[in-house]
Amino acid sequence: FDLFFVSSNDHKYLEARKILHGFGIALGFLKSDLEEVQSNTLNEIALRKAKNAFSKFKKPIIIEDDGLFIDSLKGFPGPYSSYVFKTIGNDGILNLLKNNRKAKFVSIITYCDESVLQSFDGKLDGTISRSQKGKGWGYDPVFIPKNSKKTFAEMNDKNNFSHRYKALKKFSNWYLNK
Ligand code: ITT
Ligand code: NA
Repeated sequence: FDLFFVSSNDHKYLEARKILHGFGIALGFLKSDLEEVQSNTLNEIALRKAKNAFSKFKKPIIIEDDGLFIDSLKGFPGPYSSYVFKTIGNDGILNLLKNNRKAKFVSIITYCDESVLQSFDGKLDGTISRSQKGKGWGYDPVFIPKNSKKTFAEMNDKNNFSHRYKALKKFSNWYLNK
């Protein structure tokens, strides 16, 4: 492979591989725990994850940092999405919400090699469901993208328009012309 995805999360890799395959880019996997750098912004976390990943593997890599931002919780869990999922999980999130259920998913993809460090973002608006629906990973059973009645977990075409798709589309336009 000319390009590797560095992550501890198989689901993220499998989706990214599928999406990039659609753009003609083959993506290898270097499964690795990139000590979760805590920071208030996804961008900062992504840059640090990318630098850590490159210094560890010395190969052209991309990493991804995601966040679920819930309006009525002032953007929580945002940069803490991974930790919050592992602790209170989807039931914990559902218990915190009342009528305003607006939320958005954000993905930052950061590329790093010996000379370049470059980030790309993708955002998708939606709402949080009243209960968990469908079988999926992470927040998929509670996230309903805009203009849909189904959660990500109930869909089979999530990868055609997700936050991850949008960030990877920007990345691939840049990468293929680099
Ligand atoms: P890394 O090793 O790549 O950091 P991670 O799982 O910790 O893996 P993030 O820090 O980007 O990844 O955490 C974002 C969390 O948000 C992730 O653990 C999921 O629980 C959730 N998430 C991100 N994208 C998602 C998606 O498309 N569907 C459902 N949940 C998602
Ligand atoms: Na993480």
